[in-house]
Amino acid sequence: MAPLAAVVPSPHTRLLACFLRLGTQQGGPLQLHTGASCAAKSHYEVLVLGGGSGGVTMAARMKRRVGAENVAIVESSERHFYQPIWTLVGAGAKQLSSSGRPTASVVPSGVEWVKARVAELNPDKNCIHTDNGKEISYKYLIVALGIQLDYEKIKGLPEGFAYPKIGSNYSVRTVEKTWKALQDFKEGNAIFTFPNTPVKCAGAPQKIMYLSEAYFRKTGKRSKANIIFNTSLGTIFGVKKYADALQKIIQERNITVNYKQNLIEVRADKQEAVFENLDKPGETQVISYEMLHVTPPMSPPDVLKTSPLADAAGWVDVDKETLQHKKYPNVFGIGDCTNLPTSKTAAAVAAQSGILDRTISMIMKHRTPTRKYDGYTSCPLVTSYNRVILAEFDYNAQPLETFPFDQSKERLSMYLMKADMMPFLYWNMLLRGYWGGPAFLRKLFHLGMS
Ligand code: FAD
Ligand code: UQ1
Repeated sequence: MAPLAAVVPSPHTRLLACFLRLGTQQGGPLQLHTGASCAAKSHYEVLVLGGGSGGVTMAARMKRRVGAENVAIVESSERHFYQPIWTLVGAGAKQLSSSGRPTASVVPSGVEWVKARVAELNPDKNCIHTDNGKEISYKYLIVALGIQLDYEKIKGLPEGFAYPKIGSNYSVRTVEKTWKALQDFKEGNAIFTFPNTPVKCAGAPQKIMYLSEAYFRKTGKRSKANIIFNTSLGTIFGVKKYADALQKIIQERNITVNYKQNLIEVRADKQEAVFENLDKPGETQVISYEMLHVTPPMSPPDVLKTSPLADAAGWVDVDKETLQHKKYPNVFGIGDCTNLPTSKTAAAVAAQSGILDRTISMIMKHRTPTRKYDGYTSCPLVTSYNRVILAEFDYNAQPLETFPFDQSKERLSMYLMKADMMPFLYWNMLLRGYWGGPAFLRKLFHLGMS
C-alpha cells in the first residue's frame, strides 16, 4: 500500500493561509484557502472523487504533477466500465465483458484507492467524509462523481426490469436485457424513450433505435415492427447540421418520432408504457409495447445536491472555461457532475482533462489559468451495424469537426473508429492521462484548408 502523505498543515501555515484568503477577496490565486482543515488522519495534496472516466484520467495527470503518493481516488465500485460501448452491447454487436476492467487495474500505480463512497463534502474545511467513517483532507479537490441514474422516478421501475421485453443500455444491470428484448421481438411497437432531464450521451437513446431498426431488417422482422421514438425534447438533436441528417434517416426508415412525450410509468406485467404530454399538463397516453428501451431520468449525485459545491440545480458549480470552482478556488470539477453547459460525454471529459490539468498546474504555481475550454464534445451517432455520423461540436452548438470530410454523412470508417479504435484509445491513452481530445488532429487536418 502506498504511504499516506501526512502533510496536515501546521498552525503557522493555516494562519498564513487564512490571512491570505481574508486579504485577497478580489480574485486570483491567493484566494486559495488550502490552510483550513479538519482533523483527518489522511491528507492528500490532490484528492479525486469518483473513479470513472474523469476521475481516473485526472488521477493519472495529477500523479505526473505531484507524485503518486500525494494523490488519492475515492471510488466504491470494484469495476470500471467503458460505458460508450454499451450501445453496441445492447444491440448484440459487442460483449458486456469487453466493457469492464477491475478498478484496481485502472487506478494509476502508486495512487491510493480509497474503496468507499463519498458521503459528505466539507469544502470550508478542505475535507470529505466517506460512508465507512473515514475523514480525508486535501489541498486540491477534483470532483468527478458522474451523473446519477434515477430509474425509480418512473413508476414501476426498476422492478419492471424483472419482466421480459424491456431493457436499458444505461446500466450494466440492464444493458443485456436490451439485446434479449431485440432477439425476442415478434410483432408490435418497439418504443425508445428520452427523459425530461439532462442525460449523458444525449445521442445514445436514439442510437439503439437505429440499431434495432437495422436488426429487424436483417432478421426479416422490419415489416412487423412499428418503431417509435418518444422524446421529452422538442428536437431530434441540438446541432442543426446533424439534426438534418438524422431527420432524413428517420423519414427513409419509416420511424415515428413523438416530441414532448415523457415516460412516467411502466406496467411491465402488461407490456404497457405511460407517457405524459409535456405541452398539455395532465394528458397521458398508454402505449402497449413488444419492446421498450428506457433512458432513465438523471440528476446530480445525491451527495452533491446538498453540498456547498452545488449550483441551484445540484451540479458542481465551475467556471466554464477553466473548470475551477466558482466559490472554492482549490476545488475543480470534470465531466458529467459539472454544470458545464455542454453535452455530457467521455469525449468532453477528454478535452476537459487537458484544460483542467493546465488550470491546476497554474493554480499550483500561483498563476492565473490561461487555457480555455471551448465546450468540445462528441457523439458518434451509430445509425446501423456499420455506419456512424460523427457529431462534434462546441458550447455554441457549432460543429467542430476533426476530419477533413463532411461528418454528417453516415460512414463505415467512423463506425470502425467508434467500435474498435475508441475503446483502445480510452483504456490506453485517456485513462493514462495522454489523450486530451482531438484538437491537435483537427488543426493538423485543417491546416491546408484555412
Ligand atoms: P463516470 O465515468 O460515470 O464516473 C463517475 C464515477 O463516480 C463512477 O465510477 C461512480 O461509481 C463514482 N461515484 C458516484 N457517486 C460516488 C460516491 N458518492 N462516492 C464515490 N464514487 C462515486 N460518451 C462518449 O464520449 N461517446 C459515446 O459514444 C458515449 N456513449 C454512451 C452510451 C451510453 C449507453 C452511456 C451510459 C454513456 C455514454 N457516453 C458516451 C457517456 C460517457 O460514458 C460519460 O459521459 C463519461 O463516462 C463521464 O465520465 P465521468 O467521470 O463524468 O462519470
Ligand atoms: C473522444 O475523444 C472520446 O474520448 C476518448 C470518445 O469517447 C469514447 C469519443 O467517442 C470520441 C468520438 C472522441 C473524439 C476523438 C476523435 C479521434 C474524433
